[in-house]
Amino acid sequence: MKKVLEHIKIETRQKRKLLAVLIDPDKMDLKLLSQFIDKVNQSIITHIFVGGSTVDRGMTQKLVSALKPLTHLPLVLFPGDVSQISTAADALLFLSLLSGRNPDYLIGKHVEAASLLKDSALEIIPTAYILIESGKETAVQNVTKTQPLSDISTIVNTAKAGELLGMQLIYLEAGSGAKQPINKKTIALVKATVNCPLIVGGGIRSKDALDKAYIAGADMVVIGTAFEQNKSFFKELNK
Ligand code: 1GP
Repeated sequence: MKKVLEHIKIETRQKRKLLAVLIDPDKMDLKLLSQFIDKVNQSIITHIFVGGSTVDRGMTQKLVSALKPLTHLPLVLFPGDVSQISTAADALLFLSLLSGRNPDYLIGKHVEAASLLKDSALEIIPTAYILIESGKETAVQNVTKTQPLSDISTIVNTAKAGELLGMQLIYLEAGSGAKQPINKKTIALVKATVNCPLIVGGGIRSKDALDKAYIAGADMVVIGTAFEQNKSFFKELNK
């Protein structure tokens, strides 16, 4: 497999849109995993993200080991905490929560994880993680004790700063289960100002909302809740 980041960059340059399913280790019943991944493998999904704001210890590692033999798609950790690292995954989004001012999520957790990550074969992808106001308090906000951004110029400047700090991906997050996905204007303005691939997630529940995010400028979209709650979402996607 090509390196995960390199592949994302190539697809972005070619304007081929990417879609990640987000699997929360606490919510996925391992008995149903193989059936679920069969559907993933037959869909337009290009990446499997694993993570959650709070996950019971050991569950991420269990899930990644179970996923490994079931798919050739890249397994990417999207960790809410240091305990959510599995060295069996392909890559890890090394998230810095740039929208907030909590030092733990800007550098503290990174220091805690550094030795384990350096000694592993995981591909580490520095990612600017930017939480955007979406109408209700989200798990990210609650766990990290930070506020989401709503002012458009602050959002754009935060993305620019992330790029200048050397981050390789910009991730605009509305929060899992957000009432509203990130609006078109925000996606378009950020896309127009940064060169890194742009990931958008949170509150996207329909094919229509997915297409809107792509048209606005998202290079990759991440969806979790719709796959958990809507049994016919795979069918809708493949239309
Ligand atoms: C990934 O948090 C999102 O960025 C997932 O959000 O669960 O609302 O799809 P949903």
